[in-house]
Amino acid sequence: MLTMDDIIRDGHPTLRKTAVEVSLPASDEDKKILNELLEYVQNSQNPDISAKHGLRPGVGLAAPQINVSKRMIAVHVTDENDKLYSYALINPKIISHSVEKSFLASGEGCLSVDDPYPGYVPRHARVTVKGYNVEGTEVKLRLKGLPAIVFQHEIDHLNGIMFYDHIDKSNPMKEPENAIKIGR
Ligand code: UDB
Ligand code: ZN
Repeated sequence: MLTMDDIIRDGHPTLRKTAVEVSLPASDEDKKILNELLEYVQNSQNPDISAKHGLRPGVGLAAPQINVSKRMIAVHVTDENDKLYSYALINPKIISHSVEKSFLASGEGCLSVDDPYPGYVPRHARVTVKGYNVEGTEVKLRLKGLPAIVFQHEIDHLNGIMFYDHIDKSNPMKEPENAIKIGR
C-alpha cells in the first residue's frame, strides 16, 4: 500500500511535468498504479488505517504525486448530499465547463504541499470529465460542487499545475467574480 513516504513534495521536478497519456488497454503495471492511487485515498479516510500508517486524509491523488508521470487520477469524495464520487480514471479530460466559477471558502491544500498557501482558488463551477476506467470502459461525469473542484485539482497535476498557481498573488483573499463559494 502507498503511504506518505511515496508522495513527492513541492519542489520535486515531476510535479511540474506534463504527464504522458496511458495507452489502452492499460498494462498490468498501470492498472496496479491506478488501483493503488484509489486505495490510498480510501485508506486515508479510514480513521484506523490512517492513524496506523500516518496517512494525511485525502480526497484525491494523481499519479505524478507518486512520481509516476502518467495521466491517471483517483478521487474519493462525497458531495453536499453525501453522494459518493469514487473513481479511478485513465486519461481524464475536461470536455466542457461552465463560465461560472466556484471556489472553496477555506482555500485549497495538497498532499504534495506541506506549507499553507492561503487564498481563493477559482475553478469552473461545473465540468464534464471524460476518461477511462481500469477496464478500459469510457466514463463520462457531470460534476459540480466539491467533486468538480477535486477533479480539476487532480487533472491540473497531470499538466504540472499546482493549486497556488491559481491564487491571485496581489490579493489572495479577493473573492473571484461570478463564482459560487463552497463552504466547508
Ligand atoms: C486533499 N483534502 O486531499 F471540502 F470533508 C485535501 C488535503 C490536502 C487537505 C488533504 C481536502 O480538501 N479534504 C476535504 C475537503 C472538503 C471536505 C472534506 C475533506 N487534496 C487532494 C490532493 O492534494 N490531491 O492532489 C487537496 C484538495 C484541495 C481541493 C481539491 C483537492
Ligand atoms: Zn494536489
